[in-house]
Amino acid sequence: MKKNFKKSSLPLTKEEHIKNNSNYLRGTIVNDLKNEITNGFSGDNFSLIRFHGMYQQDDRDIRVERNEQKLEPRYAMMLRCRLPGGIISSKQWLKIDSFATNHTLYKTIRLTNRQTFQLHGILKKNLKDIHQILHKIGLDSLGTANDVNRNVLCTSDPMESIIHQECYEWACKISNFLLPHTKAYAEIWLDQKKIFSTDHEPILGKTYLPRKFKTTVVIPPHNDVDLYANDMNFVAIIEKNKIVGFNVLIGGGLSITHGNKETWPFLALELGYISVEKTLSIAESIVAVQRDWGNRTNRKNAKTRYTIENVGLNVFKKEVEKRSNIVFEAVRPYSFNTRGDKIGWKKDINNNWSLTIFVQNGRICDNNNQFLKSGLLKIATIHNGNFRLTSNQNIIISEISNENKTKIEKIALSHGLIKKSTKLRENSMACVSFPTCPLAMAEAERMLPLFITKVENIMLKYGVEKEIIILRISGCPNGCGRSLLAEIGLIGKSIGRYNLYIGGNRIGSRIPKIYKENITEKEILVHLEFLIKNWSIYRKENEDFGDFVIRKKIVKEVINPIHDFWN
Ligand code: SRM
Ligand code: SF4
Repeated sequence: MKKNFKKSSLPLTKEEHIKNNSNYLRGTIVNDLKNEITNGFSGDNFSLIRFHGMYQQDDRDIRVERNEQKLEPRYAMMLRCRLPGGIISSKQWLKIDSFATNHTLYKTIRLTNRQTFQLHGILKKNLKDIHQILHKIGLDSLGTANDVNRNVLCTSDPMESIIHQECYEWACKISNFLLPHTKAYAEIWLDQKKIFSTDHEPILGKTYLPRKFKTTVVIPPHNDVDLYANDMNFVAIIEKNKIVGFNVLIGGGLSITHGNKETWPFLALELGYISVEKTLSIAESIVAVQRDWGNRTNRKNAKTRYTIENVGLNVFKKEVEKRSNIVFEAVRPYSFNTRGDKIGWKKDINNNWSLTIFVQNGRICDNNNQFLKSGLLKIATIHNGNFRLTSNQNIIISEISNENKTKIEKIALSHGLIKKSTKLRENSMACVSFPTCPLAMAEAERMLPLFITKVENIMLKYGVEKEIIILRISGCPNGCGRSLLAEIGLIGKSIGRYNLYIGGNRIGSRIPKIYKENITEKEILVHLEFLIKNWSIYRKENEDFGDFVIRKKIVKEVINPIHDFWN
């Protein structure tokens, strides 16, 4: 049934007032920077710094201890860089590595599953420095958090083909086009002169978007960006080795609230096809409709998927067409058949080499058996090309000349960057969770490596150790580890306890269903052993784990998540 947009009469959320009163995201951040009594930001600024790409956090491992000592929590900021399509040069990497080593509490770089990196543990007094360093090397952290269009993803490795390069260029164009226009970032962090009078947000509006907004540009058949989890997606249609247009899909998103049936994960839906020159107009109109129609009275129902549920896909589409003056054509044929990254060496279009390195959970650090951080640092000092971050928390060293290949391979081998791993491990993912994430309910990143070893042992026992199962862990139902697009997904409930979801598919176009609730790691492993054993015996030839548990009706298939996810 067609439902028209109706403005809610409920009161606006606190966040809406913060944005409205922020003077285009300035708030009183400058004053807080001068306050040396606390390491944190106060009042509205706590939220406003997110628009500038930073989150205030505290180390949760020592929260209780500091509280007992009557000390302020160990406040420090996490900064998320803007890196559309994930490209960072070796020169830029050297500067980032140096800052991480010398000026952060954790001394690591964390690759995220949205093709960028985060630096955790930056003290307030060092924030301006990192912004100025970023600026000097041509980077920034604007619009990587809060209610704006986030880091734009694209199918990794632009050097794989001319089409990949075009796809990367579109990711950059869309990212720049949808950036906030406010000069607050430049004034506060780069000490540029105040120019309030020019403030104007032609696309995002004075109160920005109702909620975060996520975009991808993807080349089928490889769904490495997990497009179905995103608000706005451009699926490239290729003719004669050129992108001629895009199928546009909208409304994906994965977060839920435990037990709240008014929240549900959702896969992006098709709007239609547009030719390539219409891309920015369509992007602008989709963002504008979500800006005007998105729910600003309840942040849990504010993302595009809820707007679509509220008015219906067709009404949303018609409004986009009206505002852009563009009519969608019928969707052109496309399909996806793979996900993840291909680890190892590959030749590129210019006969150079690229090396994709598997980074467990995206954490760039040195430990006893792998020296990722120092290895990448060494490579960056001799490598003239780029690093490319993937949507699966991995890194590609790209454009390696034939002359440099042996040198880089030697460093990679001696630092443990090239290692044999199972397909299960290479395709696994966990969100950050403890100790930095304030929303974490259970371990994720720190739990995953050993947990994978235990599942590997089960797979070995039943002779399926060479197979892929997409297994992901998120420390809470926000689902940052994209567990709700996994064949086996864990979602934290409380310390040591998880909900176990099964039945997603290999290509990321099916949401898994809850199998067991609130269970411990030990219990999860017992259930997984039962399931994997059965899969190894009763599966059809080449049948994936996720498809098997659906065919055998071990869980019900989630077809329409709004109805099927909870029931
Ligand atoms: Fe996320 C909030 C980490 C991808 C859904 N996410 C957070 C915060 C910032 C916690 C907070 O609000 O204080 C986490 C910081 C932890 C830390 O210490 O670093 C956090 N999210 C991450 C990252 C680093 C996970 C990772 O291990 O790679 C990813 C950063 C991406 C980036 O570079 O921009 C990350 N987050 C995702 C994804 C996956 C994706 O985008 O493909 C999702 C699910 C998809 C979706 O949006 O539906 C996701 N994060 C959330 C949510 C739920 C949003 C919602 O719709 O309700 C929150 C909480 C919120 O926004 O209120 C959240
Ligand atoms: Fe934090 Fe939850 Fe996201 Fe994990 S899923 S990073 S615990 S918000």
